[in-house]
Amino acid sequence: MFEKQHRTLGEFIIANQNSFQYTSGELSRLLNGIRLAAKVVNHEVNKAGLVDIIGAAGDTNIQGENQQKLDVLANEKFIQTLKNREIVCGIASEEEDDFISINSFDKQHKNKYVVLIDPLDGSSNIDVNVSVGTIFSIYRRVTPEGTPVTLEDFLQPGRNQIAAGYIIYGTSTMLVYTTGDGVNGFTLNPALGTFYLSHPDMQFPETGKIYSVNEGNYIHFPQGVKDYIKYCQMEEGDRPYTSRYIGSLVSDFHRNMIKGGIYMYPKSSKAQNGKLRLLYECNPMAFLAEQAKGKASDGYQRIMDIQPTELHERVPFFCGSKQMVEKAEEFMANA
Ligand code: P6P
Repeated sequence: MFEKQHRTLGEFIIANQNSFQYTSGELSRLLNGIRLAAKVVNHEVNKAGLVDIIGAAGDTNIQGENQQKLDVLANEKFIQTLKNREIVCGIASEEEDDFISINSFDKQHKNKYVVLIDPLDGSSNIDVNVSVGTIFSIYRRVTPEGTPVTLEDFLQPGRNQIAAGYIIYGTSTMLVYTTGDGVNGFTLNPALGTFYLSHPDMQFPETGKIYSVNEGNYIHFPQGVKDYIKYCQMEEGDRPYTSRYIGSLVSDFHRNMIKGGIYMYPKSSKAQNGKLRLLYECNPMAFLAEQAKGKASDGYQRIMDIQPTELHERVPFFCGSKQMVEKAEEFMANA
């Protein structure tokens, strides 16, 4: 147990690359690239209060959201790191209007992977010192090697993901990821700049007592969601549940995966498809949830079966302990 607890991320990637069905050497280099970018962004996030990078960058992203300077920095760092690794043929970022075709080094477009990132999710929390996160998702390209990537390479259903994960910049910085063989969490030792395996084989408890939703939108929710929230609040059996909502998907997801719980971002009369982005937030978190024996749906269908139609499309999101998601789906179906 001692050896397993102190295995570094690099050692873990090497030890497990044979279990990976694709060209694991390239995936290892890709994950190492993400690890490097995570350390750089972590360094900036941790000193955000000291350096003039908290204020809004002044621009707005395609979502119409104010881009915080740290958003812009994180976006640039991940894109630059991935480009330099010569493994990726394309990148799509929640902060970029369109995808980026990488052929600066890969002149023959031989690289096999596309990466989709939300470089700093929950960034509105930065200036109030609340945890934020990076979310990433990796697919093999589907268009022929030797040609530039196309939109089709990015509009793949989530079930095609070959790896996904997040970095949570919290009380400690953790990298949590899956390559389809379970979920493992690594904690950064800032003194050494090394991630160590601290949470092997992470799994959602079958059920839980925490529900995470922005109840300020209650009156705008569909009736089924209102009914489920009232169910969570009733004095009956193991309820009332506890309401915990950080406003940072990665933080709420991470806590729920450890303690048990459900995270919901439903559609509402204000947002017909909810707020979360299918490609950059829902698919990677759904892959992690299912690999951790949890569940992720839009209230009706499996998130990872949804066929995307555009880069920045939004979907309603229900994710966490299997029994809690299924109970919420039951209320949605019966409303
Ligand atoms: P609201 C952050 O912007 C985010 O995408 C998620 O990380 C978070 O859970 C949600 O939006 C918060 O949205 O509308 O409740 O403030």
